[in-house]
Amino acid sequence: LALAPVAAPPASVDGFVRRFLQNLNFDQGVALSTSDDNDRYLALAGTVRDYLMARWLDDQAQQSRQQSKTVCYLSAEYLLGRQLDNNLLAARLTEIATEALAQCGIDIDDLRALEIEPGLGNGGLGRLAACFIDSLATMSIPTIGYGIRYEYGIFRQAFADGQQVEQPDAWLRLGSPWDFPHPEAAQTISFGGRTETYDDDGVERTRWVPEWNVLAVPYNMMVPGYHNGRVNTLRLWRAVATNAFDLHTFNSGDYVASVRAQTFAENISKVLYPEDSTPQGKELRLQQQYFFVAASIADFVEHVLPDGFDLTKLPERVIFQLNDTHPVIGVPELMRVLVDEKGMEWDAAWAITQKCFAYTCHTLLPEALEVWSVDLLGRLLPRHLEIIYRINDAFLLEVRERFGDDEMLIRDMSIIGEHPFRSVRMAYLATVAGSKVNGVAELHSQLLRDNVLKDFARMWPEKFTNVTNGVTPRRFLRLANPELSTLITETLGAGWTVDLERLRGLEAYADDPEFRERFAAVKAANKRRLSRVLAARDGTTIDDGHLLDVMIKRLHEYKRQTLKVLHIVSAYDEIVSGRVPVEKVQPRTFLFGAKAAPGYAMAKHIIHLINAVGEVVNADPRVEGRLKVLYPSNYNVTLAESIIPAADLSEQISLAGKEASGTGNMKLALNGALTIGTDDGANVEIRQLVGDDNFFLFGMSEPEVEALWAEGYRPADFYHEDERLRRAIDLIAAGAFSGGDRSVFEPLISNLLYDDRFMALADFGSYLDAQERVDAAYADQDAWVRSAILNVARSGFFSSDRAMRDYLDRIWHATPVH
Ligand code: 26M
Repeated sequence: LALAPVAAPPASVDGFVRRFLQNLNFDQGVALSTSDDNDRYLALAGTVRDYLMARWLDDQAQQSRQQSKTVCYLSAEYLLGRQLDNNLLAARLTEIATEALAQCGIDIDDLRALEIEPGLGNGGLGRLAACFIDSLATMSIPTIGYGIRYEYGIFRQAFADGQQVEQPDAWLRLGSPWDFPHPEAAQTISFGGRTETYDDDGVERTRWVPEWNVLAVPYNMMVPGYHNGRVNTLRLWRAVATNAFDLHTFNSGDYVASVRAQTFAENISKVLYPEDSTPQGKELRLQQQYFFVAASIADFVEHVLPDGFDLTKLPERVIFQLNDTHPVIGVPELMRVLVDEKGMEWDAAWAITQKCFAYTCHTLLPEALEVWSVDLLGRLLPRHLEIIYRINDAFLLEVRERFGDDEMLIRDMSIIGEHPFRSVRMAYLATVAGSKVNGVAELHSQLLRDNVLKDFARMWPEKFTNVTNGVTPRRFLRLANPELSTLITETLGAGWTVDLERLRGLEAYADDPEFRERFAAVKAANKRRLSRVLAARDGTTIDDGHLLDVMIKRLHEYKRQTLKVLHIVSAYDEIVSGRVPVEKVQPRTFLFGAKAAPGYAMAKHIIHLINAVGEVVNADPRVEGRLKVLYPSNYNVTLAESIIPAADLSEQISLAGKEASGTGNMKLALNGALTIGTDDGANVEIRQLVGDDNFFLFGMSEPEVEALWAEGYRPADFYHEDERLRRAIDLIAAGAFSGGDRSVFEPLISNLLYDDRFMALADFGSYLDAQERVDAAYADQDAWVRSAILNVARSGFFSSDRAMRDYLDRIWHATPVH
């Protein structure tokens, strides 16, 4: 009986109703008549989960029979977004569920709105991981996403007097129907202590004698492929205290204190760090990293591989993809497992390890490159530090063999840095250990080879490759933009959802008046839909006829939200100073969405400024409502799904050479927004694909940025030379947006005038010129809509399915299991 195949509930309205009621009665413990919306939501989610579960169990069984290579994606973040709609869509249950609930007298939309999205990531990097696991499931690639089940995800952002305040994201509060714990598969993860050598039958070996440990309990989430019946696994680890912990370390007879001390271990998975650059070197963060990576490697070796597996064949069965440096401690961990625990020779273990890892870099900012002080790492993970030293010794020998005794070069390339303190350079460790190193857009990968990792690229040119990022068309087109999806399907057939290059077929319709009209109608409907969403949240609206100009991304100086604000202030100034008659102004709504890291003071000043400018501009009758600034708080995946389909203009205005790729740029182009952007990250590739006529390029190129730095950049020169810029800055400085108080934005203004690391002032003139081209272009609606259609038609390349094919061909060499 135990071996009987599991059967999913029948995929019919009746079957769904039965299962739903069963869940409501027996899992939630309520009758339909007395249930509230949250009971109903949980029962609905549980029902969808039941359908997926049968397939998931099947796939698990099949995968272990086939013994094929598995992609283990190691990521400290997964920014998943809501699950319900995505899972209904993937399992072809949307209509069945809608009808089934209607039969129970329930409007499914009321329940949709209740889902709290799992915000287990900061931004681009975490969302990328979520797109990748969606594509891998859709492509039937055996994959396990490994990560952390943070109890609190990215904070909820609120505004108080225009300033950001952070609130905890208790996303598990009302129950978590999408994941389920597997306590029987828990791993014990150790920390601290010391190492010792011992005699093993005449061979001297080293072992780690840790001081404390914690239990890692896996929670599985199902990752359904789109319409292919496949369900992959996202395995997120939660930290739970072990008994050994309180007995071993805290057994001083104080029972209550020892129980209380358990919460110390459970802190490890308590909260997502909200910084997405300039890592702080906090011990808890290193604990998180080691915790999830050690648990994942042990899980793969003990539970995914068959008993008695010959570990010399490990590279045939797994590739551990390192999503940035956060999981790089996995490199010495695998070495420790192979050498200390499995008794393998160092060289053999190293050869295996090098084949099992590959590293994706997501940044170019030097301050974002992660380092860990030797002091801290040695205290928390003494054996790993020894292993890192030994890896480095062997590596530096190789450098000497290759390039001679160039001590400068040795110092520059060493995995151990000496200044300002002794530290482990995680990006270097990843580069030395990985079979491949990739950047996330062509320009970024080139800059990695030329600058950040140039010595390594000289040593191992074949190690370096590019995989331009991508986004999942299921969530960001099919689900987020149902009306455009319907139009596309009616025009081209349904295959585009899994073969996005088919959107090319729309080029033929760019000049078709009827198609244009329908396309424009979809955009207008999406704007009205967004307007309703905003009205319900904040009481704000988007007026008909307005160009919707959106900048949605984390708040960062390099992304240059300030440049956007200077444009708004300048446009406002032109009206109120009477230089431009208000009736000549193209009506525009500027929409921002952005969270700032809580400790990032300048980013918080910028948030305050955006809100302050919005308050003045929106209330000034002289503007006659033609300029409007909206800044809904708590931008997240759910809100993105409403904004992106409505956008006309996509702001991608980072300083050239600073944005590794960007992925919002892709989502917006795919939904028919035109980009105003610099030659940075994936913008370069978007422009190449959509064509110069359908993209508003401005600003310095990366080599021009370098040249201006080299000659000595003085932002104040630009201030003095450009009247529009001077007027905009003076207006802010004079207190026009702070009730006359000049001190409020003083730090921001002096930063711009005397530092301006990201050269906003240097690009201002060019940016304003480009914005004038935008206004002119928008005035010709026919031509604009044509460009928007061409943006959609030519964005197929940016599917994460394509990105996965590139990873598979260039790095992973894994194949589908059907
Ligand atoms: C590091 C240490 C401690 C705490 C947090 C971190 C950390 C977390 C997230 C550091 C960086 C993090 O994310 C960086 C990120 O999101 N990078 C973006 O990655 C996208 C996907 O490749 C790119 O499109 C963006 O250009 C890049 O900025």
